[in-house]
This record gives sequence, structure tokens and C-alpha cells, in this order.
Amino acid sequence: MKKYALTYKGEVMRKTFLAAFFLITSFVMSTSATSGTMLHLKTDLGGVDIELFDTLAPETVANFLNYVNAGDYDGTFIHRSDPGFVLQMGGYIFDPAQGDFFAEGTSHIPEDPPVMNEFGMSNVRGTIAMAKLGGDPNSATSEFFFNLADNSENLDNQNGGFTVFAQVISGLDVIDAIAGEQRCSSYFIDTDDGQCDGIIPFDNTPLLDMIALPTEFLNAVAPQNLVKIISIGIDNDGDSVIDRVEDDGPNGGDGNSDGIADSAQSHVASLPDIRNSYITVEANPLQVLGSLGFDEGTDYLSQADPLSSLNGLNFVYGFLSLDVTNVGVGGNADIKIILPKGESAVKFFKFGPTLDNLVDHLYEFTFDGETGAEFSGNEVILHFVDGKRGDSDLMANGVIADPGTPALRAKNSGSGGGGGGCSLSMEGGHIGQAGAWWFLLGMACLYGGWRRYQKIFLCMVGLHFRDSPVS
Ligand SMILES: [Ca+2]
Ligand SMILES: [Ca+2]
Ligand SMILES: [Ca+2]
Ligand SMILES: [Ca+2]
Repeated sequence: MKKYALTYKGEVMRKTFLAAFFLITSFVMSTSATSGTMLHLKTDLGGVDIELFDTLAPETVANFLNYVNAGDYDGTFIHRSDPGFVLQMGGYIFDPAQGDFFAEGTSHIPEDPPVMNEFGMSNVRGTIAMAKLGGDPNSATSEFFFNLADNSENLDNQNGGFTVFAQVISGLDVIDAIAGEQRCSSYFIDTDDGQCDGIIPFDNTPLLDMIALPTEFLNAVAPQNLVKIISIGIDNDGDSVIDRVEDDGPNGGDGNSDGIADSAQSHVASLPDIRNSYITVEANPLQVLGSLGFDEGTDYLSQADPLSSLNGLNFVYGFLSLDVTNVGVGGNADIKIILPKGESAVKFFKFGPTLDNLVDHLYEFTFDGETGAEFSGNEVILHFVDGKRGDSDLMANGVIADPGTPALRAKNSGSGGGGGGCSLSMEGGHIGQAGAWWFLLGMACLYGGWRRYQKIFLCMVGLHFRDSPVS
């Protein structure tokens, strides 16, 4: 009952939006006066940097941080997209082990007691406010929404005003992109036929890559069809890695061993790779890191040309994404990547466009005297020049855009320091010979547990399909 009512908040808002004609009241957002707590929100479709209005909505911020710091939002999905109005989340989690998405599989996260309304800041585009029950100003618990447009005329004037407690600093394009995704009801010709109804109506839930007939989905909703909050947490140094994650890093949270906590350095970040082993990334002290994360990158590997270039390599770390700002137009950035002690890389691969091939592709980032990777012990130094090879925006604009999606390579699966990743070793490089594949698959099974085997298998399947003749 309550679960329904919480989503019903949104419906009340929408209906009131359509019907209401309130006096216009002017609100001015005093963004310049605030320097509140910074958060990083990581979603399946990208990251968003958020500033909290600690002093302007203290109870609401404290309530929100209780959920954030408990990890309650991690894994929840964005359940309501109303393009041109709001994008709402912070309520529901889907666990397929518990049942179907539209049945027992979906449940509301536990809620703390509601907070008193602290309306004051206006609901303009890019602000974040708490959702609440219709007709009850003091009913906000866990759900919140991004204002996609200037909703001040409506939302400042109903139900005591919706409490704005934060604003987007960067990544509003990510929020807009999520709001632009296909919603459950939009898959169907008749959009009001109950196809999206479960414990509550999920008509407005963004669903990715569903296969639908006019009246039903051919595939059940799986976690990868939802846009989820992967993580949200305090990130006061603004490098996109949650500070408590950095604090759990190597050397007591000082991965580059300079005596300063990495969580207080925007040019240094420590974060776990796909094995959950920490990697530290360090830029020049005047530069700022961002968009950091590791991805298994199986589909990048499948696009290697020639495939034999990956022979004998072991991609245990996954692909690292990052960007570097404050580089200066046409400037240099030397990025140090510190691997776990005792590990060493021998090659470095990147995935993205180059000036001579504008299509995203996998290429080895060899050092040519100006750009490329150099190796020393457990460190890799990546040399970038803004606008040159390795800078994926290919422009001299003061930003090394996504120089990552590089692959670190260990010498072999034995000395690379641990499981995971994707190992390839093909005698003679004759890809496509079924016997060799099954031999390798068998070796992979023998070598490691299911998780490693699964990754290797996926990688092999990807490579195999890529190389198979198309008829
Ligand atoms: Ca950080
Ligand atoms: Ca440090
Ligand atoms: Ca940092
Ligand atoms: Ca650039």
C-alpha cells in the first residue's frame, strides 16, 4: 500500500502540473553562496557530480546522507522518467532471485522516518528535490527526483513546495540521456493496457533493449534492462571516485605514497579493478581526474585487429576509463598508473578513435617518443598530448577526453597476479579452429574457477563470432 503511494507521489505531481494554475512566485537560487558536500552518482549510463545544500536544507541533506552512507541507494533503479519534467529514483530495487520484475522481484528499499519539509530553493532545471506523498508536505523519505526543466511554477507551489536540497554540477547530459530512454509504456501501441503493471505501475520506468509485441514483452525484464544507480557517495575531491572507496585503498588510502590521503587529492584516485584489486591513478598536481571506472571490456577485445595481436596477453585489470582536465590547450598529461605490488604490465591497449581511423578501435598505445605507454616495475606511465594520439576527443581543447578504456596487460596468466580478466593464447594464431578453441576452453576450465572461466569463455565467444564468416 505504502509502496504504491510513494510512486503515486509522482502521479499527483504530474496531475497537479497539468491542472494547476498557481501564481508565479520568483525564487532565486543562491548557488554562488554554497559550497556544500559533493557527491558522485554513478549510473549505468554515466556519472553525475552533485552538490548538496547542507546549510539551506540541513534536515533533508542529513536524511539523504543517511541513505547514501548506508549504501541503500546502490543497486536501485530509476523508476520514473517524465521527459521535460522529472527523473525520479531512490525507491526500488529489483532482485530477479525473488521473482519477476513486475511481481515479487521488485520491492521498495527500507525507509527511515519522514523528514520535515524544508522548501526554500526553487525547483529549476538541474536541481534535485525530495519526492513525497500527495497532500502531505512532511512525508519525504528516500525517493528523490531531478528537475529536467524549470518546474518552479508548479512544484514550488504545491504540497508546501518540494524541498530542493542539491544541484547538478556536471553530468546533466547523463540525466537527460536517461530521461530520453524508452519507457515501459512506450514499447506498446496501446500504452494503457496494464503491460507495465506490477506491485505498482511502472509505465514510466526506462527500460533498455526490450523486445516487445504490441501487447507483451517477448523477453522478461532483466537487471541489464534497467538503468540503475551503481553507486552514490561523498566525493569531496571531485575525481568521481567515492572518497570512502579511496580511503579503503592501498597504503592506508594513500596509493601514490605522497603522505596525503588520495580522497583529498583530485589528481590522484585509487579504485578497484574488475578483480577488486586496487589501482592508483595519478596526474599532474594541477590537473583533475574524472570519469574513472573499470569495465570488463569484452567487446573491445573482440575488435582487436588482427586478433593475433592479443596472443599470450592477460587482461586481468579490465579497461580503465578516465578523463583529465586542466591540461591546457594542446598541453601534456603524463598519467601514472600504479598496479598492485609485484605486478607488471608489458603492453597497453586503448579503445577509441585515432586521427587516422575515426572509428572506435582497439590499438596498442606504444610509446613513440611523444605519446604512448612506458613501463617501470609496477608502474605504467601514459604520455598524452591534448589533441594527439590517445586523446579520444582528438581535439586540442584542454581536456584529455577518455584516454582510457586502455587494457593493462600482464606477462601471462600466472604472473599477472590473480584471476579474472580475459586470457588469450593461440598456437599459430589460427583462430576459428574448433579444436583449438575447445582445447583452450578446457584449459581455462582447468585453470580457474567458474568466474574466470566465464569471462574467458565470453571473450572467446566474442572473438570467435567476430572472426566467423558471415553468409
Ligand atoms: Ca574522490
Ligand atoms: Ca596520496
Ligand atoms: Ca582522489
Ligand atoms: Ca582533447
